[in-house]
Amino acid sequence: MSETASQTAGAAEERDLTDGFNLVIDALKLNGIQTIYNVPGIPITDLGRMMQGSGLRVISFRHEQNAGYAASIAGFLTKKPGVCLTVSAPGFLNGLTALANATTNCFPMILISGSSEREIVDLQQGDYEEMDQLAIAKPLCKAAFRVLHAADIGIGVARAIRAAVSGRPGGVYLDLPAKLFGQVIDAEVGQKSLVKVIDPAPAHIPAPAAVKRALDVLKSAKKPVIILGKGAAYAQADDDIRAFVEKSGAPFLPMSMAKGLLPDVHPQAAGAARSTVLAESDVVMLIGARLNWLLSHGKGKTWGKAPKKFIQIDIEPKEMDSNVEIVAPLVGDIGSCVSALLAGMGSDWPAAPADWVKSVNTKKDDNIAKMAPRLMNNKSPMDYHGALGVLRTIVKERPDALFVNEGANTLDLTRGIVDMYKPRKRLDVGTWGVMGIGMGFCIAATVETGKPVLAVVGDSAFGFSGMEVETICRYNLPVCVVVFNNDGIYRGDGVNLGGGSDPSTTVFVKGARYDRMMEAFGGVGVNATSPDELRVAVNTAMDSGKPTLINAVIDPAAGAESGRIGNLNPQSQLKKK
Ligand code: ADP
Ligand code: TPW
Ligand code: MG
Repeated sequence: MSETASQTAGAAEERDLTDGFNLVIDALKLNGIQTIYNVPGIPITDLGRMMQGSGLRVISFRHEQNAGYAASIAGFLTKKPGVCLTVSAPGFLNGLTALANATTNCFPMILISGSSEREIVDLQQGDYEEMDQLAIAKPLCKAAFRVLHAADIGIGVARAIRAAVSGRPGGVYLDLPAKLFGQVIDAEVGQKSLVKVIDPAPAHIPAPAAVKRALDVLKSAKKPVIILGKGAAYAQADDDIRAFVEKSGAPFLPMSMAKGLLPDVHPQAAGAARSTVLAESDVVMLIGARLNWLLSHGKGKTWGKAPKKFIQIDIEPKEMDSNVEIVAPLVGDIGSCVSALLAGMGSDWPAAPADWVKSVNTKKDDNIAKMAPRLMNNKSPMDYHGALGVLRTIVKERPDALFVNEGANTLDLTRGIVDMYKPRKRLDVGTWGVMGIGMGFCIAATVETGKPVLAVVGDSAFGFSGMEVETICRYNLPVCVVVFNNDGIYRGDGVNLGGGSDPSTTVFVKGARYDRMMEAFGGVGVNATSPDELRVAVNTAMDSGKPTLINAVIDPAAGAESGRIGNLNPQSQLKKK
């Protein structure tokens, strides 16, 4: 055979065969997956390379937990599962925290991990990175699958996608043993084995009787309030939700990641009168928000003495009555539920009771006026209010930027002070209050939306994912990270109770310069010691789009223990010696 002839024969052979690597890629692409968040290594190094070669965008991280958080928030932003790819045992475990967090937060995500040889793992014979990953993942996610045969890859990927996004979204684990990737099968058989998932998150239409019941309760209210949760933000039914809230005339409270679904400056926004509204309301309508600890379980002091009636919209039937009686459960997807409610309201829906609306507005205006002078102080070192006064204006001027927030005081005060103007812009620590989402969220936020990102993170919070500033520089992402540096966790002035020379358990190196971490990788670092310096630095960063880290020097004594949730801290009742 001539050289040309043998090349042609080789190519023909290649055309006829495919393998596990290619089938995984084809299955993901067929289902519209475009981005993979990964950390390479055995047995998925080549998979990552080949994914990139095939046109998928592959973002390689420094630690799987951050890649996992990135994938999970990609899922929240896009309603498609975010995909994280890791190596076996330790890489898998690093990704697992993010998978569990995604499930807790109802974010659709798929963790794909390579795994070692089943025969050796199951006999516990000590394989390279031996671990029964499927068994470990199961209790921590919505569904877990393993694929052993190349011909089953299409089904495995399809099941993972559907499980992640249908019903209540969540995390799915997909176990791909090393041997699978090299399995060769006939290309045509392989192509036919792929499954394009039709209607992965089917609409759940609410029952007409349930819609009527909900509207009857809402109509009976003298003091209604609507609570919007991140499920409502996720649903991407923004116009209908806004129309419904406006037609109801009720004050609304956004949960943290629902801020901006309607602008925080909307006339019905009642965030600044939150305690009054929760305590005094008589009918509470929850839209994609659970009555968990973040809402004091729907009972106790926060909710006041007046009897309450709860209406709840959720796609998960089991959520109803989880903490208190729900008098009007509305089970369905938020888009379908809200449009059914709007239709049922007709054209003569009564305005919300004027005395209630007025009393909420008076309280709100009082609280906003009280806060205003604190936000204008120009102290150096800064306190939280001085720094946040500046950032609040910047976010107002740049409403399209994504906003990432984590920390304790840095979280609670920022959430209260920085208004959001558009849906799904605010991304934060979510249901668990987990530290470490910061840089992963920043990276996915810009990768998925093409928009710039502003992050406000505590110095402790930042430390959990800080190494990913290298990733931000490597991919040259328009991310501006503001580290609120108060020398520690909650405060920087803790003392060693034993009197020894070790620092207190809650403090860090004094005067640390986090800005230099960004400089180490070619990004821009700025040390800002006053609100004026902070304003200039953030605006410069947002204008330039260059990776920037601003070390914002905050008074070590400005914070409170655990931010706003110090009450959850158990304390020794024994007399101090
Ligand atoms: P928050 O922390 O903002 O209060 P939660 O995470 O507690 O919000 O609640 C979100 C709720 O939204 C979950 O109970 C989830 O089942 C629900 N949910 C998510 N997506 C949808 C959707 N498309 N339609 C209806 N409910 C949804
Ligand atoms: C994964 C516990 C809650 S808040 C916080 C920790 C360690 C850091 C607070 O300090 P920071 O903010 O970020 O400097 P500030 O402004 O108050 O000083 N591990 C995980 N998650 C949580 N929630 C913790 C520990 C915690
Ligand atoms: Mg701190």
